[in-house]
Amino acid sequence: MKKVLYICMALLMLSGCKETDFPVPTALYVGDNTTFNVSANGETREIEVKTTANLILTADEAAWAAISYDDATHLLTVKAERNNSPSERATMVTLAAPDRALTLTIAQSGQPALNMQVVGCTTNMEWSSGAGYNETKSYDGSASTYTFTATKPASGIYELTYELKKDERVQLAGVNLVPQASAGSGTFGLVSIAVSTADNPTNFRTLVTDYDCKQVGTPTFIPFEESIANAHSVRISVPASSTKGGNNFRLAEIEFKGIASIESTEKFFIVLSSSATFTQDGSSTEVGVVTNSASITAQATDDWCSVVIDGSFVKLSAGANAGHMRRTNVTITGSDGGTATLSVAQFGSADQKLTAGSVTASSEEAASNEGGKGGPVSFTIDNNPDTYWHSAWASPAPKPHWANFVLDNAASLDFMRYYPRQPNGGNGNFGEIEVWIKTSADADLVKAMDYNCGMKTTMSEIVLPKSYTNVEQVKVVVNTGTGGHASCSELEFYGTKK
Ligand SMILES: [Ca+2]
Repeated sequence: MKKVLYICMALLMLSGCKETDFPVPTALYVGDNTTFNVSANGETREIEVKTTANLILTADEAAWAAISYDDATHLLTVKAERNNSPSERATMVTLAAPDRALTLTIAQSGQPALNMQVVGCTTNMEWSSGAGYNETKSYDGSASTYTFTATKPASGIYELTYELKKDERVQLAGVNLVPQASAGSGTFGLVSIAVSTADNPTNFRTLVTDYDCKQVGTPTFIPFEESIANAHSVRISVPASSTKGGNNFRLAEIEFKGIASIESTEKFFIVLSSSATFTQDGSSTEVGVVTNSASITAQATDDWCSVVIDGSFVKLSAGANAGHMRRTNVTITGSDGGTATLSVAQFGSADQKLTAGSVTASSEEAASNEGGKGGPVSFTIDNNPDTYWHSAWASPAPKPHWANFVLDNAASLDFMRYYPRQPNGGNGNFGEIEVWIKTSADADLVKAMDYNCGMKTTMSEIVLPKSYTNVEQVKVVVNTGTGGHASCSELEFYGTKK
């Protein structure tokens, strides 16, 4: 910088100019940041301008923001309406003095997006390979499964019509289309979207025409210009000629995004998560709050969890934890009523793996199964990721399957890790489970929690709702599992040892 200054001064001297020949610039300053954020729920924000001149205001014509400037008070006032979309938006403001101008950005975050559920889907496609690639694969919650058809419909247009679960609290605001990441043949290009409402479910109104998703392997969110109350069904139309290769259709997942309804006079207060978990090294997370309250506040019970409100989001963060798992609660309160409590936990570097000395199960396969790798429930505690428990194939005990572990040295139990069979999971991956615990103070097992492992192929970290002391037994009841079975490579228990 200094070098530049010297060169400038040298140039001034060479040209014979004196510094006083240049006009003294008007002071015009709002701070180091020229972007100002307003809440998704709308607010009036005043920005103080430090200036020595009368200013001329020019603002982009954004219907959602009324912007004015008062020369007497030097206050720029932004009155922002509620943003009824999950998408962010921004508008520009210019403040001009006679000799210079300052451009500011007024940015408004979108409403936290609510997921709307699909109850069914009809289509004009004939799927290849039977049910493995049918329409249900586009709304099973997994981006690793996908629809695929190898034939073109007679009309030349692939159509999928999804019926949404009725939810008067939510207005449909857009559609997120998730392609298969590899963007193989059939990845969609041009997408049109039509919506019907509950008062006339068969009458579809087109909201989006030929939105170009560009046949890429990354998701495309298509926002609607207006959000739709009482949405009944959504029809997606894709010309075959616009898909990759032109002869197939492939879709990994479709997500219907909504925002809290504003038609109702009732107050909404919806928190998008009921829990948060931090790593032992510290981390942060955001929890969206959908509300038609004017504002929200939030407070943690303990200082180690810091809480900041940013528009319609609660930002939680924690530093490193050298102890064992710690827990706190965060209470979120709407200015117009409503409260919600989040359970927050953080793993600690002092968390210890406990020892399960023995385990019994509702049924088990013989140890000779799958080359000695699959079978007995003792394989869940042998510290060998290659061996696994599998419920009995032939004449199994009545469902649900269960496994009951005896812990040897648990002064406290805070969380568990469930590892599905390796390498890629398979039959028996845990879905919905119940965890039952017996401490030395209990006569028998007591239900601690429900948890959904999602039948996924990767590890599930199951954080208990509280720290249990002197734990003697833990019983896992497997209510759903892939293929109706139960299997487990390892179940690990963490807390503090006696
Ligand atoms: Ca094992």
